[in-house]
Amino acid sequence: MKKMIFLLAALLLLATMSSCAKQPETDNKTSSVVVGFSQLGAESSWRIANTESMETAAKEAGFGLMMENANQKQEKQIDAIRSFIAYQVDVIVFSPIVESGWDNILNEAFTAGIPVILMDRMISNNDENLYTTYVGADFYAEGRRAGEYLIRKADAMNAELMNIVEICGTVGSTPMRDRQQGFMDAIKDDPRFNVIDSICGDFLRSMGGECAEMLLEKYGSDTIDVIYSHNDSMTLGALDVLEQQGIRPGKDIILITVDGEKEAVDALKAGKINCVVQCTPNLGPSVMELVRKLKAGEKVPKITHPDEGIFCDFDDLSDPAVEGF
Ligand code: GZL
Repeated sequence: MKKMIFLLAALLLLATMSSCAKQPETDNKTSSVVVGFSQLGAESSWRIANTESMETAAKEAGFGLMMENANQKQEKQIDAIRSFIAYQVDVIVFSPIVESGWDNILNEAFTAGIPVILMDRMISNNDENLYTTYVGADFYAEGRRAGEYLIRKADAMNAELMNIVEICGTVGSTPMRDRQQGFMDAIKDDPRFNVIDSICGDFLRSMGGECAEMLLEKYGSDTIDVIYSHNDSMTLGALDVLEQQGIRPGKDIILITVDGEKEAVDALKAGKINCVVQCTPNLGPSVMELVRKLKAGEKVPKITHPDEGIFCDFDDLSDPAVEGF
C-alpha cells in the first residue's frame, strides 16, 4: 500500500517536475515492477529511437516506466535519479550524458538498495558498487571498425596520403572517447593517414554543419580527404554543407559515420556516405530482461554488448539487410 501511495505521488510530482517528460502510458498502478528511467535527451534520431525502444519494451514486459528526459542536462538526470530513489522504484536505468559526476547520487541509490542499470553510456568511476550492470555498445570496437574501413578504402584507392578531420560527439561521453580512441588506434601505424583536426559537434545535426563550415573555411575542400564523424546526425549536417558548397560527399570527400539511422543508410546507397558503422538504439529488450532477472534474484553479467557491424560502399547495397533504423 505504501508503495502504491509513493508511486501515485511519484507520478503526480514527476508530471509537474518536468513538463517535457513524456509520462508513461504504462499503468504504473497495476504493474508489480516499476522502472525509473532517466534519458539524457533527444539530441539525435538514435536517442529518439532508443527512447521508443525502452517504452515499447517496458510495455511488452508489463513493467511500469517512469521516464524523465533531461534535455542534455546532467543536473536534471541527477534530480530524476534522486526522485526515483524517493519513490522507491524497483530498478533505476539511465544513460549518463558524461562519464563523471555520478558518485554521490549512485551512492544514494546503493544505500537505498536500488539496483542501477547503465544503458548506452558508462561512468568513469569503476567502483563496482555504483552500478549493477551495463548494457550498450562497445564504442572502442566501433571506432576500430571505422578505422579499418578507411585502411581498406585507402588500399582500394591506392592512396598515398589522406588528410582526416574528425567531428566528435559530446566531450566527456563514452561514445566520444572510445570512438575516437578506437579509430586512432586502428590507423596510427599507417603513414598514409594524417589527422589534421578534431572538433566537437555534440552529436547535433546543426553543430555537424557548423563544424563542416569551419573546417572547410580553415583548410579548404582540396586539403580534406576524409571526414570521420561520431554520429549520423552530425554527418548529415556536414553533408548538407558540402553539397551547398558544390562538394560531392562520398566522392570528393570520404564520409565515415556511426549509428546507422535510415537517412544515413539511404545516403550510403546514394553514394554520399562511404561507411556507416552500426550502433543499435534498440536496447530496450535487453534492459527489461536484465530488470526481470534482477527482480527474480538471478545473476546478471556486468557488461552486455549488442552485436554490431558496418555497412559500406564495398557491400552489395541492394541487399535488403542493408537498412537503417
Ligand atoms: C551511442 C549514443 C550516441 C549516438 C548519438 O550509443 O550514446 O548518442 O551515437 C547519440 O547519436 O546522440
